[in-house]
Amino acid sequence: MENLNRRRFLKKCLTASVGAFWFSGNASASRKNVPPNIVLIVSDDQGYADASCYDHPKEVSTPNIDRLARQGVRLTNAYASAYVCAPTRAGLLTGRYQQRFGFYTGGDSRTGLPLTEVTIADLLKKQGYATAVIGKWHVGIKPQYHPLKRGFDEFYGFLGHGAHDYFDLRITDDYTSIYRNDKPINDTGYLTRNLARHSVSFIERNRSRPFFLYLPFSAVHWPLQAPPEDIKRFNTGNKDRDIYLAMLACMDEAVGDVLNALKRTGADENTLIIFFSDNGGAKKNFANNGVLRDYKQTVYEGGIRVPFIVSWPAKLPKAAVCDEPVISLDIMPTILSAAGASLPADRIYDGRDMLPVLRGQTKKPLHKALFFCDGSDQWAVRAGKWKLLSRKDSLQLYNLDIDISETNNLASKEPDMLRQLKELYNNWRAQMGEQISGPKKQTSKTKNNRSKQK
Ligand SMILES: [Ca+2]
Repeated sequence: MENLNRRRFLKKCLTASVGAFWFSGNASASRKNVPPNIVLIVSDDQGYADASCYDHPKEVSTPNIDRLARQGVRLTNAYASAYVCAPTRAGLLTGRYQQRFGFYTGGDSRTGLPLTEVTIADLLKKQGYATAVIGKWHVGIKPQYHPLKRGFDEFYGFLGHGAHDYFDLRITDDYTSIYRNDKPINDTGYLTRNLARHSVSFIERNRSRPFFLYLPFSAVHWPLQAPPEDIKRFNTGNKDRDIYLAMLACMDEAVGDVLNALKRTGADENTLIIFFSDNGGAKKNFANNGVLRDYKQTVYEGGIRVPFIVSWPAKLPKAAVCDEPVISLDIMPTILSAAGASLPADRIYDGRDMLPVLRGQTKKPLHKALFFCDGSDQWAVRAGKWKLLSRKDSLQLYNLDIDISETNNLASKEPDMLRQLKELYNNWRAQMGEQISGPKKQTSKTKNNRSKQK
C-alpha cells in the first residue's frame, strides 16, 4: 500500500517518473492538434485492493487494468463523489457536486438527472464527437431522461436500478430491460462481455472521427454471477469471493478488448482513457478494500477512495503515480480541456482540470477541500491530510497521512481543526440544493429502503 507516512499531502505526481517518461513531443505533427478520443470506463463497487496495480491480495490479477496504469498515471488519493452508484454518476456526468442539484442518494435516480443539467456528452457532441454510453445508466428512467436525450448518439445497456442480472437479458420492465438505443431488446450472453463487444464495435465504426465512449460496467456489482468456466479459475476457499474474482477477470478482459481495439484502429496514442470505480468495494460482494476502513455506503475511506487511472499516451506521463487528492467531479473538466472545449459559464463547476496535476506541473492543491454528503447525518470533508466525518451524529477526525485506516479518532485532541473543518463543511452544505426526491429523515426504515435502491 502507498506509504502515506513518507508522503506529504501536497506532494504532486512523482516528478522523477514524470521526467523519465514525459512525452517529448515526438507525436507526428499531423496528429498534434487532433482532438483525442475519450474513453471513460467506470467499474462498479470495485475494491481499492482489487486491482493488481494497487497493493492487493495475491489472488487478484488484473493485467489489463495494470496495462492501463503502465501507459498512464495511477492515482492513490482519488475519490468517488458518493459512496453509492447513482449520485457518483450524476456528479461524473455534470462535473458538479451532485448535491447542488439535489441528487444525494440512489433513490434520487428514480427521478433522474435534472434536465437543467448539461452532461459531458452534450458538450462533446457539440464539438463534433460521436458519443455512446454502453452499460449502466442509472440516472433516469422516463423518456426525457434517456441517454439519447442527454447527449449520447448510441446506447446499449440498462437504465436502472443499480444492479442487473448478468445472464438474464430478456425484456422485462423499464428498469431492467436491455436497451439498444431507445428500444428494449431480448438479448443473450454474459452482460460484461456484451458491453465489451458493443464498445469494440463503436470504436471500430468511428475510427475516422473523434469519439466519446462512456463504458459504465455493472461489474463487479451484485449479483454474484459469472460463467462457470471463469469461476473455476479461482480457488480462494471462499466460493463467493471466487465468483467476484471471476466477474473482475471478465471485466478486466473487457478492458483489454477496448485497449486492443484502440491499438488495432491506430487510436491508442491519442485516446484519453479514464478508469475508476464509482464507489468503494461492497462488503456484500466480498470486495477487498485493503487497508482502507469499511466499505461502500459509508464515508470512511473504504466507501469513497477508489482505484483511478488516467492514460493518454500522446500527452501524459507513462507508468507514473500521482498522490494528489482528486474527485470524480474532475473528470468532466479534464475531458473538456483535452477536447479543447469550454465549460458553460452559466453555472458553478466544482471539478477541476486534472491534466496539469497529472503532468506534475502545479504547486497548489487542486482542491482546497473535498466534500461528501448523502443528505443525512452522514458526511465527510477532506482538507489536506485531515478528514472530518460525521456518522450518526458522532464527529470523527483523522490524520490520513499517518492513519490511512482511520483508527485513531483525534476529535478530542484537535478541537481547533475539528471546528475549522466543520465550518468548511457547513459553508459548503449551505450552497447545496434540496433533495429532488424530498428530504429524508434518518430512520431505520429509510435506511433499509435506501440500501435496497442501490
Ligand atoms: Ca457502485
